[in-house]
Amino acid sequence: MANPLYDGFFGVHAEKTTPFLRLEGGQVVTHQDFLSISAQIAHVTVQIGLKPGDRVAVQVEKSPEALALYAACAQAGLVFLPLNTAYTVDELSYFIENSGASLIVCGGKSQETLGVVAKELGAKLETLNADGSGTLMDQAQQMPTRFETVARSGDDLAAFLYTSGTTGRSKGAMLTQDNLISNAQTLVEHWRFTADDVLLHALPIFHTHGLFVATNVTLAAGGSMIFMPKFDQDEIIARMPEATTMMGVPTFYTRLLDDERFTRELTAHMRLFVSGSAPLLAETHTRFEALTGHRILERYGMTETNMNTSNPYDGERRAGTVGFPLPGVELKITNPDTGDTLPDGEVGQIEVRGANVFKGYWQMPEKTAAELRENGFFITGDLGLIDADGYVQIVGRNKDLIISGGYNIYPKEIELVLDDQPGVLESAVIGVPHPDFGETVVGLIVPETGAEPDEDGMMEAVRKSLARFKHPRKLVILDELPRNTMGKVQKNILRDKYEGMFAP
Ligand code: MCA
Ligand code: AMP
Repeated sequence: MANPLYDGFFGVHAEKTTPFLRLEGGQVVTHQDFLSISAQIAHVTVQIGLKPGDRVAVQVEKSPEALALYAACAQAGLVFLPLNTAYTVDELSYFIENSGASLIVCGGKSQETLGVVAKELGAKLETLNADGSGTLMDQAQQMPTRFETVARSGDDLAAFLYTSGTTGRSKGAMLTQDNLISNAQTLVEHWRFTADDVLLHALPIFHTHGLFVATNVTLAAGGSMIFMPKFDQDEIIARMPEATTMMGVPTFYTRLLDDERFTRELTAHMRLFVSGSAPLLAETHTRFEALTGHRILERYGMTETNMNTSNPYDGERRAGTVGFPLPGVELKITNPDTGDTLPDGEVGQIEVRGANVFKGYWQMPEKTAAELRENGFFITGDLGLIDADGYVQIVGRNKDLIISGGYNIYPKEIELVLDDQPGVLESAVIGVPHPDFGETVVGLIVPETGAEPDEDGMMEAVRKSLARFKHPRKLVILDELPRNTMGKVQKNILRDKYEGMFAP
């Protein structure tokens, strides 16, 4: 195929007049309409001078046109770089500069601020609003609805997704066409997706879960999605009768379980509920089954690898586990110090290898070498074991990471901001259990001798530089941080001490 991602996923539906996106109020975008829009957008990218391999940084609200921009990038051979709508200008500037993006697509509201960034970096800027208006679609509407697909190989880059690191600097994970295609095909088979499936899509489309897992699987199966702008409980309940499947982060499921309208009757026709991005508590799994009769299928993935493991479709979906390695994915548990493979039952670091594993971090050869072994195994930073029946259990993380409502937060990023504030000697940021988000962020501050750091000032600084979901929900002033004999802050002691802070 001349362009495996476009030809295999999008192009095959070019003549299909069946629904692809089911919007609010009964509006439908067919596969054919969707591809016409994406072809028009692809023409715009050429007209403004983009060349295959160029990066397109996109921070826009979820809309059919935003998704069509992903298809347009695939067809024009561009690298799609989606960005969380919550990111601040400080955060965005780094991603745009680091990726060397040639085009920024943003909402009209950010046009002015990002216009400055674009100018500084010599990038073009177009706008796309939630209702599809803006300069991108103004131009696209004048364009032909067919575009000659640019030839690409499976090893060419399809997307960059930024993922933070323990040092506080985000890394651009380079995903190839083959990474995306192989994983989607595996998941379609494994989860038995067909053209008859209607997926309830309430996830954001700037991360792997909503963009690749949900969208690519639907495309690969030729099915359709109830495409919601965001998670809205009333809408989910209202539209569940039209759906056959749903994918969500654990917060989706705990919120639904607390809603009395969410009943066995409402879900009786559903074929499959999938959960991922964060640990699903065994208790949630059990409660869900007791209420609905459905066993949620939990799977495990990463930005760098797409999906690695999944509970079985037919066999036992075991609560508290992430199932088995997917076909084509090798998974082993290793000793973090030696890299040696550990016997089943022992806890170690999880390593994975397969066609799903990314190509490396953009322009960061040392970071790539540290995490992606020469033999192709990727060191995930997750700690786990393989039980006697072969199920993989994630028991912790070898990386300092908080997952709040499915969003990853690296404490270092927040600590760097807090440490910079007047009167702060040092800080430690930890994740503690939270009834809604699974985990949430707490900042522990040690003042300089005699100083009284201003909490409002600290929060203001955090607000200015970091996305809302990363903000500490509480700051606590301490005399000192617990340290081990090597001088390393013992975050486990702090987590134990504050674990009940948000208990219901
Ligand atoms: C929103 N807020 C959050 C979060 N989301 N704070 C912490 N953590 C969050 N996840 C903020 C809001 O800005 C708001 O701030 C306040 O919290 C309450 O907002 P609420 O209305 O409750 O939030 P929401 O809009 O309902 O969003 C919650 C959500 C959303 C639906 C759980 O966060 C979400 O869609 N999460 C999915 C994330 C996801 O797709 N992850 C996949 C990553 P204020 O009070 O100031 O107004 S991909 C991945 O992890 C790997 C590869 C994988 O395996 O999938
Ligand atoms: P991301 O940076 O968004 O790719 O997040 C990937 C991380 O999310 C993994 O390394 C895990 O720590 C976590 N994760 C994803 N799925 C699960 C799951 N089902 N259970 C526990 N952790 C998960």
